[in-house]
Amino acid sequence: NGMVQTAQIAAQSGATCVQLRAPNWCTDKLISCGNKLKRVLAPYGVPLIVNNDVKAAQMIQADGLHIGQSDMPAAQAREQLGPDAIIGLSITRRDEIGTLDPKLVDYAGVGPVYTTCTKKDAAPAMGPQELRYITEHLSVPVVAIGGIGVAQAPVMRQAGVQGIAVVSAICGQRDIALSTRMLRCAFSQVS
Ligand code: TZP
Repeated sequence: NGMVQTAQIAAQSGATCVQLRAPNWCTDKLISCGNKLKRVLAPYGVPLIVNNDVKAAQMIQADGLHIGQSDMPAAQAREQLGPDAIIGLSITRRDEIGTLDPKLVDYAGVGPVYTTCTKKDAAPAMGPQELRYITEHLSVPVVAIGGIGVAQAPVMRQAGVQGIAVVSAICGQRDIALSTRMLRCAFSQVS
């Protein structure tokens, strides 16, 4: 499966948001892939968020931008993208809670919750209890990330997060549709 086809099948199968994240790609490559992603996601009403590259986000007319702690400041991203853009900020530990201004940022990506091989320079895994603490102290919706699969999804729901973000649990699977449906089901399950 290519990236665009994977995203399309995921959107069709219950994914509610797609982020284009390719830290080593140049802006032109992000734009050409992003345009294809936008086209396949549109029929499902699934928003496309671009990681870190505000120029690519603008050119693609993406729905939003995700920034990390050492990326462009949220104020600058908001200024360039306007009031309707979805802007997300990564939070990797509790002392970063104060860096999120809810007047500028729409959601927090909190993690890695568990150890992950997908992001080589990831911060240490925080575990579900720390995730809960951080979630309770943020005033924006939280998306948990890092090492999350079907087995972890119910724990994430119980930690109080609004969503889960995954790479391996969808992109690394043989059956993209089934994996997406199982994740959604596992996250929605109340226990
Ligand atoms: N940021 C924190 S962990 C991570 C990112 C981008 C990678 C998550 O990938 P996986 O495969 O779902 O652990």
